[in-house]
Amino acid sequence: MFCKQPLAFWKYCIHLCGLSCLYLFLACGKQEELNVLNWSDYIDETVIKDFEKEFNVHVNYDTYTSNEELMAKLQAGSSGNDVVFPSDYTVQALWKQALLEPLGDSGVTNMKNVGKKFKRLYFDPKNRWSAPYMWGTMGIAYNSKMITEQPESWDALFDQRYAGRIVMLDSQREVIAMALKYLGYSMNSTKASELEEAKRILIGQKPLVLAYTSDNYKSLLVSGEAWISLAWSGDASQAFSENPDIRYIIPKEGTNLWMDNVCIPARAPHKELALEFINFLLRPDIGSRLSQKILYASPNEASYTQTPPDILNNSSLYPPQSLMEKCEWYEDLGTANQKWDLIWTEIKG
Ligand code: SPD
Repeated sequence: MFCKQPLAFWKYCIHLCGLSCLYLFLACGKQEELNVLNWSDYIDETVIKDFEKEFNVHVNYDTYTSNEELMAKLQAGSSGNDVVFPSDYTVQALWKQALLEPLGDSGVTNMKNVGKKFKRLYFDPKNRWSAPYMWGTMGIAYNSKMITEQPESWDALFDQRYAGRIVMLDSQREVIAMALKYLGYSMNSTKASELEEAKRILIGQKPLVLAYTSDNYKSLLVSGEAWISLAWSGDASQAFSENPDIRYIIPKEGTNLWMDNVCIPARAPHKELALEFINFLLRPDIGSRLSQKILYASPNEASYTQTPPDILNNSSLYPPQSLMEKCEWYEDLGTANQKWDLIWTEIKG
């Protein structure tokens, strides 16, 4: 057809050329994207906006509510995520399963802003895979108007007087570990008899429980619908900022001390930009803004001069040494995770 109509042929070529130029223009002009997957209520949104502006990129931001949920997403493969925030034991499990990218020796230059005592921890002894983000404890948040006597033990979460007003985190690791600690065992137990006991008391507690939730418990406490909850330290402070009757305690039996970290999943599509983002989060000014907004304890010691003293002196966020000594870190349970999975299925079933 073109041989017979040379004009049509040239018109066709010009059309094709135009389309390719348009495509190239759009492709080059398109902003780079960064896919961030974080815990819910765990960022200052203006920090994301400032990063987008400074680097002329677009951040796709999504959330999760437990380490198990994050783990399952990354194990399923090709999540497309560039930055995730696993806790200590989950960092350990992820790198053992080759699900993380190394940060590289010169990758995270702002690691210098992190306090020495928060670096090189047991779950990543060379900080090869993770940079510290926020740390805290697990404890009991309660409404002091409804519960006038301050709870001292995990016992309070099993108290019949609070039936229908008790909230538990929706996380097998946190709930089963709490029951183990209450019974006087390690929060990392893999012993069948100890796990069986923990299961038994948690099934017994179930009729008293208003909800198992890790993101909604703050509003349940603030509204007064829930009186008492298994809680993370910073979430309890967020609830207190909305309702001054909320209190947070660490039970006498002890609890879990944890560190959430910033990591890059294996095969992340935008690794270079992910490193820029991690460095951005670790800047002193950003570290301080984050901690003021989400009210968690920051490992970014260089940020402390910019953080109001009432946050740094808040003993719910930065507990005294005497309480820290009662705390236990979680370990990756490896194959014993299956035993914990089964117990959780029975409790939730
Ligand atoms: N709303 C943000 C909660 C983040 C808590 N991470 C703590 C994990 C402890 N294992």
